[in-house]
Amino acid sequence: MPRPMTWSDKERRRFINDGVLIRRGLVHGTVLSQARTLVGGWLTEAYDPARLTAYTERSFAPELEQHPDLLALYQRSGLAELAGDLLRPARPAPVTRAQIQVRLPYGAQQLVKAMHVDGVSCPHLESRDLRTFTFIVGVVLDGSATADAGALHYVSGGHHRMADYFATDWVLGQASQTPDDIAAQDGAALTAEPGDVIVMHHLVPHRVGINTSSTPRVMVYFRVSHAQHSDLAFRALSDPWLEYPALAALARPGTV
Ligand SMILES: O=C(O)CCC(=O)C(=O)O
Repeated sequence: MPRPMTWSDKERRRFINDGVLIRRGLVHGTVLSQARTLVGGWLTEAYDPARLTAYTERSFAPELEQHPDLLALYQRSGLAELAGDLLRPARPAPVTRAQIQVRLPYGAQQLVKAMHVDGVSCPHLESRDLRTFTFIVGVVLDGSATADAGALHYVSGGHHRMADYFATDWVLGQASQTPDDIAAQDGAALTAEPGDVIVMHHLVPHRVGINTSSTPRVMVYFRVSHAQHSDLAFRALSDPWLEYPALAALARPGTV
């Protein structure tokens, strides 16, 4: 029986504790196969090795970021409904772009990404730029079968520590991306199959390492923002539930 496009109470509580939810096999059929064909074709025909660092810092296949076959992963799989359900009764801003991240098989000299939260003290941004959002959704298109195959690694529950860090020890414009105790962690690997989906709170620190397999690991990410994110962004760094009205009540001490 198809699963409902809402989160159960148990999943909501898990998101509050871990900052991460995983739905296995959510994307399937032609929505998945068309996206895999599109990105696979780009890797074969259009990938330019001279631009590897720029692709890794921002997005592979930047010319495809608004392609309907990629946006369909979010809009035609139930993910848009699940994203809206996490924020209700607030509403998400429309999602109009995909980010494609590939970890190429070892030997490609690809930049390794250390623990970070997106859009804060990014090496490729001005140090005072904040490019945050509310949560990220990642769809696995290929690879990730094992932890050393370029899997995303995340610190489960790390959003609590990062909120505390942003409230106390951090100033806008500093270079270091995470406190030392977070930077030192390996994180849990998202070992996954094509069509599996991860939903991760913006404050969950994550990293990616090398891919020792012979298969490119391909993820497509969608950044979801509360409709008023630009007004809330700074305070949301230290208040993880500011943008999630229903979860804020559930997260009060004594209720989870
Ligand atoms: O390659 C990945 O799965 C994650 C990339 C990442 O952390 C980022 O683009 O900020």
